Amino acid sequence: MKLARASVRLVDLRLRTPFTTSFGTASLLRRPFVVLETGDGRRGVGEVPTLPEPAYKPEVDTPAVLTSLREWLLPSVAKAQHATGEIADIDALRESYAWVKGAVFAKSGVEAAYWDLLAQEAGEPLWTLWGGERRAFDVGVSIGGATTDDVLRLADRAVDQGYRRLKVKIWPGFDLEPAAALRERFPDILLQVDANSAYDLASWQRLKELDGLGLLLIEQPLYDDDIVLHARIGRELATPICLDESIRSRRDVDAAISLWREGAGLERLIVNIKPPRVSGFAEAIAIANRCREAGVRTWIGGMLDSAWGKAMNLQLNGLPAIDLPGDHFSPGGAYFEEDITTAPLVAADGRFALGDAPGAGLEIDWERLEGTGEEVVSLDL
Ligand code: OSB
Ligand code: MG
Repeated sequence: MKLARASVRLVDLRLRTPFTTSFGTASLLRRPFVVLETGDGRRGVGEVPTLPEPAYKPEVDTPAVLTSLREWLLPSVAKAQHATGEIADIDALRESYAWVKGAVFAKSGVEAAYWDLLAQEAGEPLWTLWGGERRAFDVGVSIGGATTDDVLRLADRAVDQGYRRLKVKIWPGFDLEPAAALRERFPDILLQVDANSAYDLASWQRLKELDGLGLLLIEQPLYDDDIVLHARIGRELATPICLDESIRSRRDVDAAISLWREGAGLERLIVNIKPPRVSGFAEAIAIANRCREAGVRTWIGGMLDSAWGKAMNLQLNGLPAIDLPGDHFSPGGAYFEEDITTAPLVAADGRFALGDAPGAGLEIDWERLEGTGEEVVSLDL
């Protein structure tokens, strides 16, 4: 494919309900959207689901992502295209910026825009392009409440709408109480907790008290860059550990598989696959397949993405290798007061069904993207 232009627009997305995690409360997100244009005027879009600060992981904040895109990634794509006359495929795209260490979120936005172009060109939905076979699947919600009352109120809303899988944010001092309250109110629901690396080698012991609640998993209790210590505490918890922040690539997954195989057992390891955290969909698909081969369960995580980012992630759920419901919907319906697509994403009764429309399955609201989105990077290729 021959690319003519790359640009980045910044769009303000305001959450309808503030989202609280162990690292703080988010309400306004300033998000970069990468736009790749072909010579014949086709446009592909990739959201980079940044947060305001690098508190979840390094280089997930908007300033860092803009620097990577502007200074390193898009110039690398330009150089590769100049050398060969085109960017032939996803491998060539990834190869062009493979020399850049890290910058996984920024890379994922460029890759997503290219996948969008590929799907449009093929006239196919992304899920069939990716080898998907599941047309419908359960989806879940992630609850970031500041108090147990908040959590219960948000959970009630979600369950009223038909969701059968809940995840709740916890941290030291706010763990047993919200989890037990949810379990008491919803004895049969698929329930999981996410600590976003808030515990250390002393405080994690408290998580043993969650073992009696029948949780599906405990997500990322320890340090964001650790696998080894998670494997160690995994031997002492009955509840499976799910890795989120720790997994940046296939190699990290291989490391986890070998540690759990010799330790807690692979049925007690679960992997949250977030495409932006592993540099994009190509790596995400490779990880899903590797986990499936090893008998490690997976699901697709989210980053409070706009309907565009969520739609792409939902297409990835079409893969038969994905086992568990992901973080895709807000407890109250749409995440944002104003989104970036012409129609909302809808899950009836906690299930999502993929359609046959090409690409992500819905359309970018170009008036909103170009009208309110400030163009902060622009490059002729
Ligand atoms: O750890 O999964 C996480 C949101 C922002 C940052 C980190 C995480 C989250 C979520 C995802 O819990 C919520 C969603 O996108 O539906
Ligand atoms: Mg998480």
